[in-house]
Amino acid sequence: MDFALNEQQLAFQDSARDFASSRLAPFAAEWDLEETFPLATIREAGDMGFLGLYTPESHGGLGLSRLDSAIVFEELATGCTSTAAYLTIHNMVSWMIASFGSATLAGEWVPRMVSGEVLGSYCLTEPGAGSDAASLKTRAEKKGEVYVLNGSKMFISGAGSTDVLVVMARTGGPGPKGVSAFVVPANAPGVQYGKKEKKMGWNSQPTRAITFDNVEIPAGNLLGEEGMGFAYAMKGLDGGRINIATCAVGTAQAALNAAQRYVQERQQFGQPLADFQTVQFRLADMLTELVAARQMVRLAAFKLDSGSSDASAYCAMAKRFATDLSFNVANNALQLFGGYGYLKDFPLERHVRDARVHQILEGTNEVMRMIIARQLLKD
Ligand code: FAD
Ligand code: 2MC
Repeated sequence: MDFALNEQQLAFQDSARDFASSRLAPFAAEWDLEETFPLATIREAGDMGFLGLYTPESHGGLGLSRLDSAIVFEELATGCTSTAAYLTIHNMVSWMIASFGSATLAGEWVPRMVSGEVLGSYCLTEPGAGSDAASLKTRAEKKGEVYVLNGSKMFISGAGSTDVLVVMARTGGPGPKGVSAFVVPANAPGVQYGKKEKKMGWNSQPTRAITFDNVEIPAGNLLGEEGMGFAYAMKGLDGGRINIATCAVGTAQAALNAAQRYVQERQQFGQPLADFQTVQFRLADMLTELVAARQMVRLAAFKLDSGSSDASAYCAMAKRFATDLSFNVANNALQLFGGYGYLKDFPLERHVRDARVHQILEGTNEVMRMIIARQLLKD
């Protein structure tokens, strides 16, 4: 067992760190304030390979392992949590189309997704089906050579600015076995977008509801087989949860870095804050828990890479642990900045707002506990 990163991993980490510090961090506050989806920068990320990190090489991706991808995503998140998180969703969508779509369907979309020419959204959640995703109601009726989609999705990241949607819809009876997954061009007639949601964080990416009103798509846009869509959606989310956990770790690292510098500069009671032992202990706990979270994320990624039967539970553990930790670290870092932490002149309040949603999306942390407990009680 070797805990050191190899040369290739260090090289990926360096290039992601450079991109984060030069192309993301300087603009993150402005994108947050102006609610800008930075399309030009996202396309630059494509030039770096960051839009198809674990997409197979046969489809133009880098074909990296989940572990290597996690190293990259973590660095990107230190620059801009929200933009890095969108990149992870795009990667998940591109991987799903490459993995479960026919050669023709994958050939049509995936290389363009990897280059950044087209961007993707993942559409599972509905107004009435959030945690209980298998109760979704959007229907896809097969009529000859087409499927006709009707229904609505809620909280779709990137929606309105993306080009391709992976949509989970019901082709059969109730429950998970009745769900199929489809590739839907985002501008297909009958696809309608709701208003851009006003959010607490994740402001550099739009979030919208989508309605499907008699949307016709070719039968060949079905991913894999009918009735397998829920399993494909969950497989996508296993990796997605590692990705969100890495964004959480990256955000925590950025917050800790800022706090570490600040407490050495800021003087009160005639000495730097860093000289107070309570401050030191707080920093020590932040770092200890951050390292634990990072190692758990990498272990989960390793389990997914090696096809371990308990990989899903480890992905859930990593997501639950890293996102809770990240929120606490960001909040503690804000506290160390005192009143300045509450001002938008400093990045701490943004880190807290961005970190918060990771405890909710890609499965709430209560759902993560459900997945972990099911595995535990099955063993
Ligand atoms: P609910 O399921 O209604 O849950 C409400 C509360 O009840 C939660 O605390 C939950 O944990 C708890 N709860 C529910 N069931 C149980 C239970 N059995 N035991 C204990 N507690 C329970 N979805 C997509 O498909 N694609 C996206 O791109 C996407 N992006 C998002 C972006 C943002 C900014 C947000 C906020 C959400 C996004 N989502 C997306 C949706 C997200 O995945 C859901 O919000 C999440 O899964 C929870 O669903 P819900 O909001 O309906 O909450
Ligand atoms: N990999 C492969 N198959 C899986 C799987 C996984 N990780 N998880 C479940 N399945 C299969 C499972 O094996 C079963 O099939 P079978 O009966 O053949 O064995 C089928 O799917 C149904 O699974 P469950 O019986 O576990 O389904 P249930 O409805 O009880 O619960 C639950 C599933 C709660 C885990 C799931 O609904 C869930 O993850 N809910 C949270 C929803 C969510 O994460 N939404 C995120 C939206 S995306 C987002 O937020 C973004 C920001 C992009």
